[in-house]
Amino acid sequence: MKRFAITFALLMLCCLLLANMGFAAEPGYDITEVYQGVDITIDGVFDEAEWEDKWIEWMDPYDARYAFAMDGVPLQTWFIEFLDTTNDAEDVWQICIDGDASDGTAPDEQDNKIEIVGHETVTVYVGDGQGWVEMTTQPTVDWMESLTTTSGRPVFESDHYFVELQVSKEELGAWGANPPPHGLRVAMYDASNEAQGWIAWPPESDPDIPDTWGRIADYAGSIPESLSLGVVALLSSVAVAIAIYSVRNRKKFPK
Ligand SMILES: [Ca+2]
Ligand SMILES: [Ca+2]
Ligand SMILES: [Ca+2]
Repeated sequence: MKRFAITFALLMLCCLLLANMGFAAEPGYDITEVYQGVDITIDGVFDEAEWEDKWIEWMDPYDARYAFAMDGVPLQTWFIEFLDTTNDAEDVWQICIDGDASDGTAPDEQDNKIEIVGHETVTVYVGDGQGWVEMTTQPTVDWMESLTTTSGRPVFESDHYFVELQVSKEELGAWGANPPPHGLRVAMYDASNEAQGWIAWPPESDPDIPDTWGRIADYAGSIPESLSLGVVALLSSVAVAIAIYSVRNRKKFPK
């Protein structure tokens, strides 16, 4: 009985941790693709309702964040925002996707990079096994950005750039017919702030090395509350407590 209790508790702990951590290219950087909820309007305006039930990720340690959702499958949709207020020709919004989650030290033909440069020019790249080349047929990227005050965005207290963009994953490549996992890197650069450099998720990721990116690990209709960090921590504590209790009281259990 005691062995069963201890084994069960430890097994439950391991399952919970594995379920929450996933198998990220860069450990600790997993998100969930949410495919239900309010439709997103690509207008460069943050609407609380449209992003309420989507995955929003803070880009620590920076005052920046991005969100990702699957809006009307197969439309991959993002917003990105950070404290850039200057319209520079070298400013960049950048999203890298490892479509087949194969990782690697260089982008392959199932990997894409979407870049908006200078608040004007959007280009989609595909990997060739060594680096990035422009896609021969450019997918349609629906995007809109704004540089406004904090209206509707209570998390920031000053003007800053905010962009919403959307692309059909089926136009990005053959991998688009498949659900997650996909590798993911989200990054931006403010050319007026060279000292700050690139802001990226994961923070130390390299756009040319998929091994360093995070992961769209799984998908769900809504944010999976059952796997939130708080719940996992609580259940893990219970599992550990059961194990400790079992060990301390082992003489009380019949063999
Ligand atoms: Ca919007
Ligand atoms: Ca700028
Ligand atoms: Ca790949």
